[in-house]
Amino acid sequence: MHTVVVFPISGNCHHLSGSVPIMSEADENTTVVIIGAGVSGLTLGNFLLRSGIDCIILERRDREYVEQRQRAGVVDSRAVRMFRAWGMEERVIGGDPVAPALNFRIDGETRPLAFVSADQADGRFCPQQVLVRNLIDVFVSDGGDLRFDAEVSLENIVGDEHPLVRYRGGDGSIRAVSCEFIAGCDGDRGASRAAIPSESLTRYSHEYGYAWLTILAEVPADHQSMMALHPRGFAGQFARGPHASRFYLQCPLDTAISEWTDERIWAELETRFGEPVKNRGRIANTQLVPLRSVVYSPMNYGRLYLLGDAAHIVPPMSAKGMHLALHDAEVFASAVIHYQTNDHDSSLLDSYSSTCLRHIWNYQAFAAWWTELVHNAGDPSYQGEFRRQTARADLERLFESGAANRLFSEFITGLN
Ligand code: RFL
Repeated sequence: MHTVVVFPISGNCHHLSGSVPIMSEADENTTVVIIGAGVSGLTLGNFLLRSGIDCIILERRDREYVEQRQRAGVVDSRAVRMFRAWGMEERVIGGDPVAPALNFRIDGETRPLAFVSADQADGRFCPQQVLVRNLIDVFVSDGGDLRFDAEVSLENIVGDEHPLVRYRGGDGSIRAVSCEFIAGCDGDRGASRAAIPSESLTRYSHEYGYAWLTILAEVPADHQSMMALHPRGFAGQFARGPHASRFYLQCPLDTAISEWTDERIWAELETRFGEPVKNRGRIANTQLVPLRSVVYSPMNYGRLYLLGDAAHIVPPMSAKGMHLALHDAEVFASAVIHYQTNDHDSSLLDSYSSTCLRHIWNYQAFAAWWTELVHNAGDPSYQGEFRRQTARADLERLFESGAANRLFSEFITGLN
């Protein structure tokens, strides 16, 4: 016997208490349809599967594409602890422990910034594509239902019927899956957030006024990690396994990617690092990423819940985008499990958005501060020489003050 509750169509709150929507026509039913097989969708899928809760993951791209998409390089302490708590650490996180320090090139000098809380840090070198590959392997081998090449559309997100996700599969067939909840884990440009009426969502954003040219090179990095603060702009290099490195060059928003020849990229990196780049090799990919911070609030609409990049973007300087996505996945998984195992008590689903947003704003504050500090401390062209000097003073405090260093290192390593 189903109770029918009509949800309000507009407004920011769609409480679920006491409600179970009626079934609609569908080819199949599940508890949660997860849109997107990135880090948030796959983590959520695995947590639900381990808890005996039905779910189907629908991914737009093919498996090979998803498993090769290179982004983050490190899994932080918070995420390692999370996978450990869910009994998945051994199976999804390989890699060596991360040395908890950052290395800078400032005025031609190399300066390591050691972290005072290093002894408690537990991060691992585990490139995002390795984490994704492992999460897929575990999900599929444990019997999870993951469908690639799926083009989705979302229906009945609010109202008295079960949400319905229609999708066109790789073979052209169209199927409809009825569910209790939809998890929108499909990134910034996915279908989930686009299905929410704009008046039901507030977008908060900050544009930093510059971009990163991100470069993926098929060479081992000269340094495990190094960041250069230079009047021409920030530069970074980070190892991505034994055969690949990521480089970043701060550049104006209107730079044309076509102007960045391989030769120019290597020369600019050498200028900003103030030393030769010894390992040069094929540049496999360049991308222009405008630095911005974005938060959408609330992170749910009716029975659709947004996770990860679908709900928020942090500038890559903070290295926290993937970690916020993982945190959302854990909060949402716990809320669904609580609902299913406690007689449809929706209290954790009702507080999903506010729980995540508290965490997200905390990290947005850190990411904005750190991004501006590092860029201003080198380049006076955005906010002037006065700001450059105060950013340098901020940075020196991290080298000299235990208290400042502790707070910073707890954020960067994910200890807080
Ligand atoms: P993902 O990982 O992008 O996964 C979204 C998935 O949804 C699929 N999709 C759809 N599926 C079905 N239907 C649709 N209509 C769909 N539309 C899209 C996509 O194909 C994809 O498989 O999102 P998620 O799970 O929210 O995870 C977010 C993180 O991936 C992201 O925040 C990080 O990669 C950000 N990020 C970094 N984060 C860190 O924590 N540390 C880092 O060092 C770090 N480095 C980076 C980064 C992001 C970068 N880019 C993208 C600018 C470096 C770079 C270059």
